[in-house]
Amino acid sequence: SETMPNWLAKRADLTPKRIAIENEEEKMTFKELNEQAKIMARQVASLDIEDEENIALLLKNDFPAIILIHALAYLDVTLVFLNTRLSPKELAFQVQDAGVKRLIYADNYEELVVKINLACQQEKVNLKFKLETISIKQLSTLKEMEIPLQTEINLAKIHSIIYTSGTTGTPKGVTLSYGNHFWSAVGSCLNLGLDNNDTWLLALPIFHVSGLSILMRSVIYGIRIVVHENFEAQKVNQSLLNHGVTLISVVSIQLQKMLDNLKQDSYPSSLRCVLLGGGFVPRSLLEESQKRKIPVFQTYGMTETASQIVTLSPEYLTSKLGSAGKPLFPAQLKIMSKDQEIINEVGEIVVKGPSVTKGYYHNEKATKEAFKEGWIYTGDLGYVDEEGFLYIVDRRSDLIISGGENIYPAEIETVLLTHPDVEEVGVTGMDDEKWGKVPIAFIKVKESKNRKNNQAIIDNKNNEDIKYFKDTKLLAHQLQHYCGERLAKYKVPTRIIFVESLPRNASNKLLRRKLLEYLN
Ligand code: S0N
Ligand code: AMP
Ligand code: MG
Ligand code: MG
Ligand code: MG
Repeated sequence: SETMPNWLAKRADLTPKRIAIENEEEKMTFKELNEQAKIMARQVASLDIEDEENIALLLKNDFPAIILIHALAYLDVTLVFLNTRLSPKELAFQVQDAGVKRLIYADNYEELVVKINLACQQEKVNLKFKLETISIKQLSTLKEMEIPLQTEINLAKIHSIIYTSGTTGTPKGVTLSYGNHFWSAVGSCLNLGLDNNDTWLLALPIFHVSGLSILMRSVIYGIRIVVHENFEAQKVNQSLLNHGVTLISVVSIQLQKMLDNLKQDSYPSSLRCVLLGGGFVPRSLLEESQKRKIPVFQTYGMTETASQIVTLSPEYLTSKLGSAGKPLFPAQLKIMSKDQEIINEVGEIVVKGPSVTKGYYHNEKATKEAFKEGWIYTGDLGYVDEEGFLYIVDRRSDLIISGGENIYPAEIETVLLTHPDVEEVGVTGMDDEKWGKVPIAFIKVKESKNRKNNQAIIDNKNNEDIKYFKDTKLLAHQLQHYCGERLAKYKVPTRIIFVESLPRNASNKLLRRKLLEYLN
C-alpha cells in the first residue's frame, strides 16, 4: 500500500529552523520537535508495547502532549484520544471498547486516572487487560530503548480513534487513517491557500479533530502553531493582536467571547482566516463579524471527516454569508431525501472523500448504517442552493451541541431510566444564550413515587396537561446529581421538568420535538 516519509521527519529535513510550536514561555523548531519526538518514541517503546497496540491518551494542549502525539507516529500504534471532560464511567467504556491496555496522561489528570481505573472495576467492565497507566512526566524519565523507528507512514494505517456519541447513546470510535488526515490537510490548503509565514492558533482541545487537525496541518505545511492550553478570550485576542497569527479555528461560543472582549473594532489584516464550525453558527455572529471586517470562514465537518469537508471560499465570504460553502477539492456532497438527491430543499447531508473515515472501530453495524456506496450519511440536515453552496439547518432533534460538545438525548435518557424513581424520560435541547443549546429532561415519575407524594398540582398557567409535584425540587436536584456521577458535566440536564406523560406517536415513539411545547 501507499507510503510516505514520516511527516515530522520530513518536515524537520525540509525546514528544520522554522518554528513549529510556540506558547507564552517557549518556542521549538521543527528540528527540535523532531528530536524530542524521537526520544519520547524510544521511551514509549521501552514500555513493552505490542504491535498495533491502541494507546489511550488523556492530554491537555501543551508541548509534552504535542511531542507525544508525534512520537507515537514513529511507533506501530494507534492513538485513542480521550475527551477530558467526560466522566470516569464514560471514559472507562471507551477504554474498554477500544481494547486499550495502556493509558498515557498529562500530569494533572492523575486523579481522573485513578477514577477511571476504579470505574473499570466497579462497572465490572470486561477489560481484556489490566489498564496500565503512566504520566508523561514519568514517561520522560524512562531509559530510551534502542529500536528502529518507523520512518515511513502507511497511508491506510489507522492513526487515531476518536469517540463520538451516537443517536443510540452508545459512543462509537471513529477510525482515522494517516491518509484521512493527509487529505484533510490538503483539502484545507487548496481552499485557504498556504503561506510559509502562516501561523495557526490552537485553542481547541487536541483530543477533538478540530484541534488535532491543526497539528497535522502544521507538520504537513511547515507552519507555526501558537498553543493555548485553555481557551481564554482575552489571551486569544492578545495573541491575535500581537503574535502574527494568520489562522485560527473556533466554535461559535469562542468567537462570540473573543468579539465581546476585543477592545478595538477588528484584528490586524494579517489574520486572514477565522475558521468557524463544530456546531450551529448564529447569523448574528456572522453579521457582527462582517461588520467588524473579521474574515470568518464558516466550515462544516465532523470527526468522521477528519475535520472540515465543506468550507466557504475566500471570494464568497460576503455574497454567501450564512453558507458553509462547497465541498473541499477532494470531497463531494449531496443532499438526500427518500433515496433521492435534491437541491434547494432540506434533506440529509451526505459526503464522500479521502478524508472520510473507513468506519467505526470494531462496530460493523454502525459502519453499515452510516455508509452507502462509499458515501457517509451524516444525520445532519441542510440544503444546497442552485450554485451548490451548502446551508446547514439546525433541525435535528436528536443532537444537542453545547459549546461545540455533542450530546445525544439517548445518552442522558439511558442514565435517567436506571434511576428508581423514573418511569419515562425524554431529553431535548433548549436554546441557550451562552452555550447555544443545553439539554433539558422531561420526566414521568414512577407510580409508587406518585402515590407517595400524591399532591400533584396542576400548573395551568399555559398548559393544563402538565402536573408538577410538590417535592419536585428535591427530586430534580437528586436526578441532576445522579447524572453528574455518570456523565460529563455538560450533559447534566440544566432543567428537569416533571410531566404526566410524554408525547408519543401511534407506534409509541417519543416525539422529542414536541417536548419543547410543554414549556410554552
Ligand atoms: C467552548 C470551550 C472552550 C469552553 O471551555 P472553557 O471556557 O475553557 O470552560 P472551562 O473553564 O473548562 O469550564 C468552565 C465551566 O464551563 C463548563 N463547560 C465547558 N465547556 C462546556 C460546554 N461545551 N458545554 C457546557 N458547559 C461547558 C464546565 O463544565 C465548567 O462548568 P463549572 O464552572 O460549572 O464547573 C470548550 O467547551 C471547548 O473547547 N469547546 C469546543 C470543543 C470542540 O473542539 N468542538 C468541535 C468538535 N468537532 C470537531 O472536531 C469537528 C469540526 C472541526 O474540526 C472544526 C471545528 C471548529 C473549527 C474548525 C474545525 C475544522 O474543521 O478544522
Ligand atoms: P463532531 O463529530 O463531534 O465533530 O460533531 C460534528 C457535528 O457538528 C456535525 O455532525 C454537525 O452536526 C455539527 N456541525 C459542524 N459544523 C457545523 C456548521 N457549520 N453548522 C452547524 N452544525 C455544524
Ligand atoms: Mg459526531
Ligand atoms: Mg476556562
Ligand atoms: Mg461536536
